[in-house]
Amino acid sequence: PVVIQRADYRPPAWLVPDIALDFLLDLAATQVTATLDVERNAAGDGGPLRLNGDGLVAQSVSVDGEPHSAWAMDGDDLVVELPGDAHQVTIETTIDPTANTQLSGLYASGGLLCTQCEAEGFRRITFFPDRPDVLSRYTVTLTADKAAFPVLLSNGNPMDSGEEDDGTHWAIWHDPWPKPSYLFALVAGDLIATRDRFTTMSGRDVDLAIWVRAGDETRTAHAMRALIASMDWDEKVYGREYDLDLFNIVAVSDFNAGAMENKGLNIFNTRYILADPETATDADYDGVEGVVAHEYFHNWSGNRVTCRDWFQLSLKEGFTVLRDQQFSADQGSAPVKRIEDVRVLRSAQFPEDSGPLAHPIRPDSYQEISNFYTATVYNKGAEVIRMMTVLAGPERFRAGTDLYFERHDGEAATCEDFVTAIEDGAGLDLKQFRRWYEQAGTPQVDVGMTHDAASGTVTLAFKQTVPPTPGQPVKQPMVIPLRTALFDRATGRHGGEHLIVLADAAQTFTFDGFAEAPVLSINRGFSAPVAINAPQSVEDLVFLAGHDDDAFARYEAMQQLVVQHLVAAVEGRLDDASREAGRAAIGGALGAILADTALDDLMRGELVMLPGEAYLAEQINPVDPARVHAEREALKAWLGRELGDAWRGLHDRCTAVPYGLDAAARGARKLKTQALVYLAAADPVEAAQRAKAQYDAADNMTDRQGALMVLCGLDVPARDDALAHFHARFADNRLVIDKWFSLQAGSLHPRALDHVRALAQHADFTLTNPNRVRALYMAFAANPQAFHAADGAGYALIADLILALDPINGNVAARFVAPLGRWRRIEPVRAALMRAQLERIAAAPRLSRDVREQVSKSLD
Ligand code: HT7
Ligand code: ZN
Repeated sequence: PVVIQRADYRPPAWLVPDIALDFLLDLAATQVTATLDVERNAAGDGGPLRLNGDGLVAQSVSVDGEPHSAWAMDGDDLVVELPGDAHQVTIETTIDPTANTQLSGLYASGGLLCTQCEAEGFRRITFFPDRPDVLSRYTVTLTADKAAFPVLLSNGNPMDSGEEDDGTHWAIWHDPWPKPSYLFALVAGDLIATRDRFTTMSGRDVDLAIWVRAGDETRTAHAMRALIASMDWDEKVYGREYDLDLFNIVAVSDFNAGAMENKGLNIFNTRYILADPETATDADYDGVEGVVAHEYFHNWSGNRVTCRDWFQLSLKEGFTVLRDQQFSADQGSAPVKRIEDVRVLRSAQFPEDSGPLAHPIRPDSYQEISNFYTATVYNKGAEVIRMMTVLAGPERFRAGTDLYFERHDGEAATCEDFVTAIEDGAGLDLKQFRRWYEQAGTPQVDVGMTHDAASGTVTLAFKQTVPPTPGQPVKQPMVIPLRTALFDRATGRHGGEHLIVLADAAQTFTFDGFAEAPVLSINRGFSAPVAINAPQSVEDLVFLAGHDDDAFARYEAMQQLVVQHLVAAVEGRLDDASREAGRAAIGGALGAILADTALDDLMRGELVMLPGEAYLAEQINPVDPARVHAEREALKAWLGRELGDAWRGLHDRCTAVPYGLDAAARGARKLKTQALVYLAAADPVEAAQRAKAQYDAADNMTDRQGALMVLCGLDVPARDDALAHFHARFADNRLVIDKWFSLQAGSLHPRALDHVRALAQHADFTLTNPNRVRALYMAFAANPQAFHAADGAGYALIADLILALDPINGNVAARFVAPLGRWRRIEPVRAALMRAQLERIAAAPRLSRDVREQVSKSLD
């Protein structure tokens, strides 16, 4: 395989300051004429003009208006020999958007034409130096049949438009901001807009439009609110103003990812735009808000300052995830948002960091860049920059980002540029901190505490290790900022937080004034993305779960209490007495949380959540996933019985709260279904009645989906009735039917695997729509009981999917390899079955580069 190395970066030989693109749009045969003004790059190697292509045929090549023959194909690339330093190169190609099932480049989605160019889709449209360090001003002319494509959109500002006698019309768009090809976009189709307006901090009016299919316009209000709030927030918090007269968003049903930040023309998966109470859950509302903000924030962190090469992806993605997390925290409950973000990190990124696909946030090599849009680059990347905010404090961090934007505006920058700007602007020394960009793996921090009663001193002794990862057997110590508090056992209070910054493999820190050993609260707010092994007894954890004044630490204590108990149970280290004692401690802490009137329900909803099976499995190596599942379910059932009246009372109380988007109503909805979950584990018959009542009474999707989720896991007649009703009621809403697939694939039902097999044959299932594929198979792969079926049938099902999907959409197919790739950390019988499926995939005669890379790394 061809392996691209970060160290091999060379500046481009030619630059393209301006490009004119002419599209004669047609679903089956779109003609593209690209006219490139090219200039030799003084910093380049003096070589020929290399124009990347992917499956393209050049129908004509001309230079400075004359047919040109000094060009040759080098694989998929077109290489033009050019004398001198500046020319105009014109190339004609024809592409078939309908045949484009990969959804990269120009493709058709339900009669609509749209593009996805990141990372390397532009080369599927026309020949071009398709690399992010070639920035061009784009002028785009779109011509199409007016009846079929009444709306014609591209980046930037509309310049002119007109109609012809033959039923076609045309529009010219110009984007004054130089941009890399991955930010190019066009959309053509029958769409209608919801419009609004935003006045920027310098008083400029910006027209805002969200384009959707007719019928969906009633569900765009939340996205528009989120957009306006994002524009306002970025001005206030980062001093960033929007820079065009128009901001367009288009929602499409067929999309490989969540959304795309194309300059002035964001294209979204409908899933992250459309929301109303009847069809979208509270989590969906949050998803819309977060993704709208994320894409908007890219206008500065990604577009105005872009990436020099794809190894720098975390420069824009890590920073933009941090920005969207900060925004969402400011819109609602900051502690709850932090807990949610850490949960995502632990369930998605920690397993990636401990598996065969582990890579630093700035990778050193890749075969297919699409495989590096990962939780590591995005979420760990955000955590790394968040640590800079912890080290610098908000004001100094802002000085650092101001300097970064000022220094690199209009440039294609590197992660190193970002770190240097933060160093200079915030006045930090980040020399050793840079290891976070170089080393993969989740650092493990072991803490010991000694107390000297005579002197009243407490000593914390730290040891850090970074585990070996592929290609990185030996690691150096990291800079790890740990917000820490020491609680006095007598008063239940602490005397102020300390920021402990680890930098060595082993270090001690001493604190005075403790007559007795304090209770340790560490990594408060999850100030560093590490795993901590601290001396916290069950009593300490119960204390922190009930009293810590840092909301995250309180959640963490509750999680730790359960993790310690379940890991011991799975590893067979609990006798009957210790099992009872462990359960009693958890039950006591949970009961106190349910009774704590000072807590709001949104936070209570976090505190009562059991750690997920993926996170639990991370603590045990090798792990038997069936035992994790069984022990977690048994604890849930015990808690359901032990606190039965509290759960019933909670369900009744929350049921009485009317629908609203305020925090109290959202909290009530969250807890209502959690109460059902515990009751279902303890008393399925009673829970089924309550779930059915909740389903029947639901006036919103959060309650309806919650009730259906619980029913789906139970073997009761109400299950099938509710599923049938749900399908019939929402048959014409694709996003809701996705939920119908997911709920069944992710359910606790003992025959979930059979259900998935049957659902794959359902008339509504298709491999060509990524949302539908993910709805069924990602939910299944994340359902440990079904995926890890003892006979390996779950693994075979995912391997079958990968093989069937790969020729249609290799990018999406490759996403399903990771669940099989975790075989090394699974008990030997299942590990062999998983590996066998990876070998079966590897033996296929033709695989996409995407799947080939993930499978070969998973087998290594
Ligand atoms: N920057 C966008 C990345 C993206 C993408 C990557 C690979 C394949 C398809 C894709 N669609 C969008 C999304 C973002 O992070 O904002
Ligand atoms: Zn992004």
